[in-house]
Amino acid sequence: MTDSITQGLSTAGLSLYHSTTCWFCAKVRQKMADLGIDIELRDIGMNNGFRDELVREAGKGQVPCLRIDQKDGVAKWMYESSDICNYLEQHFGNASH
Ligand SMILES: N[C@@H](CCC(=O)N[C@@H](CS)C(=O)NCC(=O)O)C(=O)O
Repeated sequence: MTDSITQGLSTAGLSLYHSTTCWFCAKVRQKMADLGIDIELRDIGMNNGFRDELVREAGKGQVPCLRIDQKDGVAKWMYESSDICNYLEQHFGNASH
């Protein structure tokens, strides 16, 4: 029992802007599956609103991009699949517990 729920961790406040045709996005979704975590997925290929939001708020339409809604109401945005995978590993991987 090593998933995020049994560990008492929460992915609330996280959302992944992604596209189903993007290999880098697939890498991040695979990392989520490996870690047994669920993060809200926002497909910019299917939803122009998500694409517009990504460009407007994060600066560019590149995916994957992890949105981290902080407690103070400010959103942090993380591009780069490797950085996102590392972030998820650090927060939800077994090694951190
Ligand atoms: N180095 C980036 C590459 C991401 C990337 O090239 N994403 C492509 C889709 S596969 C993209 O969003 N291209 C459109 C753009 O950069 O505006 C990563 O590892 O996340």
